[in-house]
Amino acid sequence: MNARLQKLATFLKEGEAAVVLSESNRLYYTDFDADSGLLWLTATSCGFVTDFRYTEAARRVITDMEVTEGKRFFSETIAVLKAQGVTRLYLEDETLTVVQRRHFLRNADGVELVCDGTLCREIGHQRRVKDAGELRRIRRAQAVTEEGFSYILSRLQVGRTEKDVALDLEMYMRRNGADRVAFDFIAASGENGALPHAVPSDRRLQTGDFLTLDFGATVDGYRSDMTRTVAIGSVSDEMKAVYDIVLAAQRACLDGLRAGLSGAEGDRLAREVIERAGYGAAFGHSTGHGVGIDIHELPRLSSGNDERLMIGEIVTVEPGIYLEGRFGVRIEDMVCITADGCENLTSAPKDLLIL
Ligand SMILES: [Mn+2]
Repeated sequence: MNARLQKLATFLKEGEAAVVLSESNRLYYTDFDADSGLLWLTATSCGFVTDFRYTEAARRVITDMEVTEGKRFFSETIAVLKAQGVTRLYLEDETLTVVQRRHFLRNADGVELVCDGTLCREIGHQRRVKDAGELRRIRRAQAVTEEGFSYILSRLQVGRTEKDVALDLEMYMRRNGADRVAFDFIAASGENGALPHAVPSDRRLQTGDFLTLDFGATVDGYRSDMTRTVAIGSVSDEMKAVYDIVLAAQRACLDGLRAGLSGAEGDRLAREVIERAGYGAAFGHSTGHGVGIDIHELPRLSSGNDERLMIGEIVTVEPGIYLEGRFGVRIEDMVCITADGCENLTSAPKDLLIL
């Protein structure tokens, strides 16, 4: 059993077991990236089950536990666990589908199934703080992302569509070290910039537009996340003023973030600046989120979150102002929480660029 699994297994008592099915969680505990498989564990034992398509690939990567080839994962796993005296089985309530739960129930054979959130809470808590290897992968993903930003900056000509810009950026990043994109890129120009999660459209860049690019890479299973807003040709005084407010809010949060603050306090750092400037209602999303194997994971920099930030967590800082029908600005960096502050993993410039 590897160190990560050993740590997870400490919450299991005698007669208890857990099954990890979700892709992200399986990757975290096995380093094996596949869309099918089942990891089971008790306090003292564990095993990985996959099907014929993945058995050989899994055995190459997973060398610290037995990999078995299965056909009916649920019934076969229950049988293995029952043979070890298991009577209670924890499942992932956040990702288990209704169909999977039905299969488990049908094959439970006297084993009590527990979907009360315990397992996801334990795993989520463990995944928050990144170790050196994870941080290295995130840094590599961010390096590819920043190369992509430099590349695309010189190619943002008037007349290009948002779709074309997003595709060009994606192709460049995948040719230069990204295993895949971290999420569907956002390229939102002009009035589309007021939609925080705009989908790239056929709209063409025009002089006087803001263009918001939100993008990231996946490298060795870990992601990066970054947003920059640039101006095409020229900006109005109001656009410049809004840009400066968002940048001031982002810098205030970067300056104040540190271990021990709650997620809500982290959110306040940025939100306060935007509210004081009179744009509070135009900043409707939370200030940031954890990044790792998933693009959105714990912790959250959001109002109402009283969980404390811990050293080694990766979070984004991404305040924005969105003015319906007109334009929007968002600036996003990714940071690692330290004892007395945070280390910014993003080094791309963010003073207003007018291209
Ligand atoms: Mn983000």
